[in-house]
Amino acid sequence: MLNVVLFGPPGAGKGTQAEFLIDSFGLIHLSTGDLLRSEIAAKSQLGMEAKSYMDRGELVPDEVVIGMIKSKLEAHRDAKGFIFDGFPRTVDQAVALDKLLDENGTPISGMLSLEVEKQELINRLLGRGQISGRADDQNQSVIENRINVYNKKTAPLIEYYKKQGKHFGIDGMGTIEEIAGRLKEVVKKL
Ligand code: B4P
Repeated sequence: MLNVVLFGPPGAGKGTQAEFLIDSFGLIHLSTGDLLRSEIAAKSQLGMEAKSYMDRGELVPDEVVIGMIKSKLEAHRDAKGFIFDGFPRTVDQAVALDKLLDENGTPISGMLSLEVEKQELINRLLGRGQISGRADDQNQSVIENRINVYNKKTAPLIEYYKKQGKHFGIDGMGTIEEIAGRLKEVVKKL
């Protein structure tokens, strides 16, 4: 089984690149951002609670996202593997994911960390905000908060996966196709 964590700050290209990897390797795409946005669209209680955090650029509480991932893993027991996109985002989420995967005997194969300059992140997100209408992409101070939250709570995961010998840094600057090629080369060797 091939289990890939696609990692990086907001706007690094996780969602964009996940699409290429699913096609190339036949993996199931699990994006906590997409799962949360579909809960918001369905106006569920979980969605309404999540929205208040997302609109401010804060992380949704760990227990909410861990619960969502757990039920998705259970629903796809026969999968060839998974791409985790935007999850884990805290050390507690990473520990919970390792535990869930250990129960199935299918650990993380590698963590691919997209590296992108801050100004480029801001430009990409503001660009998407103009097209998609995503509330958290339309306001520069919310975007800056997301990047600060990333640096404080999510970036420590680089060390977490380095200690496990599973961290791969990938240059996330350039065209979407160039970056997809770099990722593919690494995933082939996992
Ligand atoms: P996500 O949906 O994960 O959103 P994101 O990290 O902000 O952006 P993403 O990574 O998907 O965007 P991409 O780079 O693909 O999270 C949204 C919110 O949900 C979080 O802020 C948080 O509140 C909550 N949440 C989600 N997961 C959570 C968790 N595990 N725990 C707690 N809370 C959680 O694309 C950005 C733009 O750049 C696109 O428009 C794309 O077209 C463009 N782009 C990509 N690559 C490019 C390139 N090479 N050149 C030019 N443009 C490019």
